[in-house]
Amino acid sequence: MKKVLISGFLGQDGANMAEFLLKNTTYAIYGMLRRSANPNFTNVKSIVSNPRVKLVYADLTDSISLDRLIQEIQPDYFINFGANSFVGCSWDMPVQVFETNTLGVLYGLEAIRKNCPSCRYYSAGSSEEFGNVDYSPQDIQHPIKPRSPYGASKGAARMLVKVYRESYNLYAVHGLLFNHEGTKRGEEFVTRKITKGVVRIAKAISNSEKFEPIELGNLDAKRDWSDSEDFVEGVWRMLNQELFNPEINEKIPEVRARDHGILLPKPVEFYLAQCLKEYVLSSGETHTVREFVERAFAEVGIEGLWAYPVNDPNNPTKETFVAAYGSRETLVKVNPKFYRPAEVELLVGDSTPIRKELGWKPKTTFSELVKKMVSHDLSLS
Ligand code: F7E
Repeated sequence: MKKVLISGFLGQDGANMAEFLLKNTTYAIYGMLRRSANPNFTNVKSIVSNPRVKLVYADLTDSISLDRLIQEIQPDYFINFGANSFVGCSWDMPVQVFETNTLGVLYGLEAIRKNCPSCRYYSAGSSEEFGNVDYSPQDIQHPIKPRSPYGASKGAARMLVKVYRESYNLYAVHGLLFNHEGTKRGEEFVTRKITKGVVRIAKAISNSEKFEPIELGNLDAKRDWSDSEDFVEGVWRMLNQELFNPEINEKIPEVRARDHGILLPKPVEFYLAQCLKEYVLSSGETHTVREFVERAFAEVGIEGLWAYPVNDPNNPTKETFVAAYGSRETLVKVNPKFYRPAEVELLVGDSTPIRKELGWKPKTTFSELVKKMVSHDLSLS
């Protein structure tokens, strides 16, 4: 049975990938966990007792632990979803962000190179690498211009993956993923913060109770939001390119023919690594945080208006979202605490290559995503 090691197993993408693989393959899943006093198993509660799932301990920042794990398991795939993925806190702990997001990738690549060179490696890249964008939509050629320690850590990881792929012919790819959300999203990210807040406010209004508004930062930031459940399928396709793209199989003999002077035949993976491509995953649409707020409130039947309070000494100029009817209560207000030292204002991705070459496309639209997240949060309350 093939073995897939997933780091970041308890996070949104790790849990969704494990669910996808349980449904669509017969492979064994090794969910990598860091030691923590209070691990949160919410995202994996429906799969953790599946006999094909095994929990293993290591830490991306501990190269010895990764080395040992890869040596012991001899995985066919190592999908590295482990990261400090919250852009907002990357200014507060930049070293930890680089240790996890960049050195963690280096340690993983080294462990594979030394102990299991046929293991396929996925590195979770990000549209945050594009940062202060030169053009739209952003494609794989867009330069790396990060605006945060997080974006820089992912850009550096991308370079390491390239160097290891080219130097050692590892099947190692770094996908450029635009924002992806869903019912397993952490509450510090803006989408889940909004859907949780909307449900809290809707409940309070229906019980005629007082409530605090949702406090947000930059309402004008534009993001290309998709469903993480769609993206894990795209990641899997990037990790199995020869199964989805016949052109790769045609290229392999060409590459092999260039390998003259080398006496021993090499496994197909060696040549495959030289034919791989990296891809952008995105919806191709962009929406503001403001639009996300409007759609989420619309899902619970609350219509709002954007307004500027005149007589609020604590919030003299900042915009608010107020209920359009009845009490006109404030639903959302801006708190500068949530502004970032440098913002990525606009992101929209061009995922045409993976759609054409690997046959991937996202299934969930922006409004379906908002609906799904709000309905899920309603079901929890
Ligand atoms: O912010 C603005 C904020 O934290 C989105 C990660 O998965 O996607 C994600 O990074 C936007 C930003 O995600 C609040 O300033 C306004 O412009 O949900 P977010 P992100 O920073 O785009 C990329 C692709 C990744 O790779 C990352 O790992 O929303 N915003 N008000 C706010 N953001 C937050 N978190 N909280 C607010 O109150």
